[in-house]
Amino acid sequence: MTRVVISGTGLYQPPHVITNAELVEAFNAYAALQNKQHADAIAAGTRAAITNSSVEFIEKASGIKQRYVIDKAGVLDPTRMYPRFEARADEQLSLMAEIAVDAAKQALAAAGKTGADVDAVLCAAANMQRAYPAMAVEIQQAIGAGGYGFDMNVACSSATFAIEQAVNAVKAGSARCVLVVNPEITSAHLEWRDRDCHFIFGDVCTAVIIEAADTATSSEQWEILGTKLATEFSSNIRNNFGFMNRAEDNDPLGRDKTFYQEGRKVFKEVVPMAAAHIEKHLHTLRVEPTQVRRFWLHQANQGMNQLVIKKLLGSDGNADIAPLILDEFANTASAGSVIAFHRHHSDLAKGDLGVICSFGAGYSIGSVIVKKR
Ligand code: CO8
Repeated sequence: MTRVVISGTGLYQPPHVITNAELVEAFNAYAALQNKQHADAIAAGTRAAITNSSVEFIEKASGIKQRYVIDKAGVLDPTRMYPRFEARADEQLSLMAEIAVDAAKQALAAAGKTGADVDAVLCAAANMQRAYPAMAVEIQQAIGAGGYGFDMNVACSSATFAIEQAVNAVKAGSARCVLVVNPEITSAHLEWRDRDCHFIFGDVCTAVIIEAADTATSSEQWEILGTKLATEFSSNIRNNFGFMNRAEDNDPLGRDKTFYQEGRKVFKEVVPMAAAHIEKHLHTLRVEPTQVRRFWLHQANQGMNQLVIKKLLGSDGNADIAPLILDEFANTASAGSVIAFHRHHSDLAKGDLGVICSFGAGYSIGSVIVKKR
C-alpha cells in the first residue's frame, strides 16, 4: 500500500491588516450615514436604525482581533464597504491564481520540489473567482506543472476534502505529487455592512504538497494515516450568489448574495458534530483523543474550538493542544486549519500524532490524521 505524506506547506498573507478598532470605526461611520439618510423612515417606524458594532463584542463572541485583507481602503470606506479590485484582462494571471501561486511556491520550496514535479493541482476554496476556465488549470500552467487540475468547493471544508482527493490520487497512481491550494478571498463575499457578521472573515491562501512517501525528500514529513469526510445538509450558513441570479430576476446584489448565517445555531449544531466525527475517525485507527499531540482545528470561533476540545479530551485544552490563529487571521474559511498546521507543527517530535479538522457550511466536516515521520 502506497504511503502518502504532506511534505510541504505554504502561506500567502495579504499586505493589509484591519484591526477590530478600525473595522468598528468604519462600520459605525457607515451606520451613522445610513441612519442620517433614512432619518424620516426611522422616525416613522418603517425602517430600523442600524446599531453600532463594538470591539468588545467581537473579541468576546469570537476571539478575533484583526484580519488580513488584499484591499483595505474599499472595505473601510463607509460609502463603499467592500474591497476594490482592478479588473484584469484575460491574458493576466487572475487574483485567485496569483495568491495561490505565491503560497504554492513556498510549499514547493518546503517540499524540495519544483512545479515540474507536480502532476495534479486542486484549487479548493469556499468561493471561486469565475466559473471557468478552472483556476486550478491556470495555476497548473503558472507553476509549470503537468498532469491535470480542477477546482472544488466544499465551503470551509474545501481543504480537507481536497487533501482526501489528493491522497486517493497518489494511492491510485493517477498522480505522484499533488498541489492543493486554498485561495480564500473572503473579503469579496463577506457582507461588511452587516453588524452580525462584518468581523468574521479575512483573506489568505494556503498550499499543501501531498506525495508518496518514497518520493518525499523534505526534512519534515507527515504521514497521512487516514482521512474522513462527512456532509449533512443545512441552510444555516449560506450564500445564494450564482449564475442563475440573472435568470431569476432577483437582485444580483441582494443580501442573500453574500455570506449569511444563523451563527448561534451553527455554533450549537457543529460543535457536537465535529467532536463526534474526530472521535469516530480516531477510533477507526484505535487511537484515543488523549493520545493526539495536536489538533489543528477550523478557525471560526475560539469558543467553538474550546468546546470541541473539551468534548474530546474531557478537560480544557490550551494553545499547545489546539493552537488558535483566528485572533490574527479571523476566519479564513477552508484555509484556517491549514494555517494552524503550517504555523504550529515544527515543534512536534517524530511519531507524534495530529488531527487537521475543518467544519463549515454544508454542513461539512473533514478530518486528516497525520503522524510525524
Ligand atoms: N457588535 C455589538 N453587538 C453585536 C454585534 C456587533 N458586531 N453583533 C451582534 N451583537 C449583539 C446582538 O444584537 C445580540 O444582542 P442582544 O442579546 O441584545 O439581542 C448579542 O450581541 C448577541 O448576538 P448573537 O447571538 O448573534 O451573537 P453570538 O454570541 O452568537 O456570536 C457569532 C455571534 C460570533 C457569529 C457566533 O454565533 C459564532 O461564531 N457562531 C459560529 C458560527 C460560525 O463560526 N460560522 C462560520 C462557520 S462556517 C465557516 O467558517 C465558513 C462558511 C462557509 C464559507 C463562506 C466564506 C465566506
